[in-house]
Amino acid sequence: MASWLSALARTRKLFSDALSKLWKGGAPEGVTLDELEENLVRADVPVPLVGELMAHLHREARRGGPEAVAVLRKQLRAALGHHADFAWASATRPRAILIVGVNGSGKTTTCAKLAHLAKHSGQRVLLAAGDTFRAAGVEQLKWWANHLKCEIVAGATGADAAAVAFDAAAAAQARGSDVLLLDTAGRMHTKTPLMQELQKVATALAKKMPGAPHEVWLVLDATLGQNALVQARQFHAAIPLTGAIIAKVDGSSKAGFVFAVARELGVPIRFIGLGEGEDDLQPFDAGHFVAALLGDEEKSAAS
Ligand SMILES: Nc1nc2c(ncn2[C@@H]2O[C@H](COP(=O)(O)OP(=O)(O)OP(=O)(O)O)[C@@H](O)[C@H]2O)c(=O)[nH]1
Ligand SMILES: [Mg+2]
Repeated sequence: MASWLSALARTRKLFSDALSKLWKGGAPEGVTLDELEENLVRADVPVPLVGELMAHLHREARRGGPEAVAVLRKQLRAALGHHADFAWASATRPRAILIVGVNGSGKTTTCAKLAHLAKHSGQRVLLAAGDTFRAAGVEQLKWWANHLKCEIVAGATGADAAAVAFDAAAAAQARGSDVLLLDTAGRMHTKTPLMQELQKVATALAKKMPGAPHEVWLVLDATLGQNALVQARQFHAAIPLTGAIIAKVDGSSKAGFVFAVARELGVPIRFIGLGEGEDDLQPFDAGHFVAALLGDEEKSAAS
């Protein structure tokens, strides 16, 4: 299982190189904040937030305030806001969770990791391979289902994605599943017909299962940094999201974009992908995230 500290190493390098040169308390002699400012921008922390952080750090430096890291920790933590843990147990059964995102963002792998988490929370999970574009996508999820010993239903390649969703909802009801995790094909956020297809998938689920989809989670690729935010807005406009999942944080030096997601998208960040294994998806924890960015050994090691 990857730790937050190791997964965030690449982004942290940008933070800590500059941070190590800042004041540690007492008189802020020889303080250089410019390098930190530049590195925060390179780590894809949104520019308005960098501006706020810098104004704060300059103020604290002038008045000989607390250690720079302490100032930053408090500000970064506040900038992320609150992200309540997702409760798997629910009176609604089955609960349909739709996983959406652009091509290659990490949807199928994330579905598998979510199935693993849900199973460990005592849920009976049904995976549904709704990527009807690519046979390989279905095979990939089948491999995971076999590996995780999880039930799966799959649509035929070329089938109508909405029909597959309807059948998956029926199967979840018939089998008494607690959670239905529906993987979808990757789609470009700029392609209107593909985005409309998502709405049809949602409608088909609701036809069989009133109130479904109960959750719509967007998987974002952290290696894209803030470019992913444009996608997020478009997906949110096409189908109301109830959460975001940040995948591939371990391969990214731009994890600062998570602050933009937290501030601008208006939905909770539910989970974070810290590696490729089934154990490498964890509930998003703002405290752990900031601790790992700043290299706080104890807090991030506790995860
Ligand atoms: N390092 C790392 N790799 C990840 C993570 N999540 C997914 N991946 C990898 O990213 C690649 C793409 O993942 P998929 O799950 O196939 O992505 P997808 O969104 O389903 O792709 P399409 O169905 O083609 O749109 C795979 O090689 C995954 O192993 C993560 O958190 N960390
Ligand atoms: Mg896929």
